[in-house]
Amino acid sequence: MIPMARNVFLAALEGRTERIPVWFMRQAGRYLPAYREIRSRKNIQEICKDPKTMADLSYAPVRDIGVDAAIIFYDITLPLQAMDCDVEFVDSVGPIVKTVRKPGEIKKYSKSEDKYALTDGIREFRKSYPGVPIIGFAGGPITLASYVIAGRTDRDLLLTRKKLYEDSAGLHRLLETLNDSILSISKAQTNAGVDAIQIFDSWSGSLSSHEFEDYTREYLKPLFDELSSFTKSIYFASNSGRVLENIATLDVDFVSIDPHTNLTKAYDRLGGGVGIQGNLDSFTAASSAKDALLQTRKILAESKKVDRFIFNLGHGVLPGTPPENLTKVVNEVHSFVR
Ligand code: 1CP
Repeated sequence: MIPMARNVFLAALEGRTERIPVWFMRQAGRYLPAYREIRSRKNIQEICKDPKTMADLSYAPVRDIGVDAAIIFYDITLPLQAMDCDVEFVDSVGPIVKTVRKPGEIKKYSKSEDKYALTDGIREFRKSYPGVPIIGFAGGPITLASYVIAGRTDRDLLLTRKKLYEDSAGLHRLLETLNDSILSISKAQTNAGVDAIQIFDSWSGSLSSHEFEDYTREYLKPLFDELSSFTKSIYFASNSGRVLENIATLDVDFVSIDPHTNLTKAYDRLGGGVGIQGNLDSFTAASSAKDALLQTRKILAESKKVDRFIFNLGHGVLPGTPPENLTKVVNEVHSFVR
């Protein structure tokens, strides 16, 4: 079945279609032959300065896997460069912030100082693939703060939480600057033509419930209030099941659910009414097409109780995932009618 046209995808986000839209977090990553081919010639920074390559790579999983929406090829850490942090990518490690600034030294994001082609990449995508939906994104405030503080991925936020107890006022100043920046980045992407914005708060699920209130919800609340005035929004946190009650108070269109949490129970804990995204286990998708399909059918059955639903993984596609496993999952979702 062919992917959804842009207007059908937008209608699906409002729950006005019988078909369920499907895309995968990190769908343009290392598991995809088209990505590996381009990466053999260019590094991530080079790709993200070249609008045509960004557009074509964003489109590759729509063409090769059959997903309904592209996500702009970019990285959550790249805007930190325009905030006075030097970001480098190291193979099999990830992004490294070379100059770790003190919280007060971070500048608010400025588009004119951004050397990457985020908005031009989106405009190029719109021009080359006009009928195809595209999702924009930014990191969440505590997740971006963790890269500034730790200088690299701090998956369990151990270094970031240490900072929280050593210098709470400094962390709040940093979060404020980052939140303003996330809003600017999201507005710029919306003006360039994205259909929705996902906030990747990848590591915020490692906070305790009280920490989440003070250092995450406090910032997400005004952020999503603003976002909802100009775009559709999706909130992703790995391990979101731990903090659903905190998330329930946000004005967000969709909440992404982790694979450890039952969809309908998550919907109830969120107070109902909100859209749900999720939640096939990435490891299952990487390991067994047969089991991925069995789990996909269970998730689709659970989603019947939810008004608005986007099928996705619980977190990103793992590097070793056979692309055909994902194609089978997409076909299963597409053959399901609500
Ligand atoms: O994969 C895609 O669809 C391409 C676009 C994309 C996205 C959506 C990239 C390019 N990065 C991201 C988001 C991103 N980056 C997140 C949020 C999603 C998540 O939680 O996985 C995070 C935390 C990052 C930071 C990051 N970038 C890491 C560390 C976290 C991790 O996954 O271990 C790493 C390793 C990267 C490198 C990166 N970013 C993108 C690519 C294609 C790559 C390199 C992969 C490779 O070729 O080695």
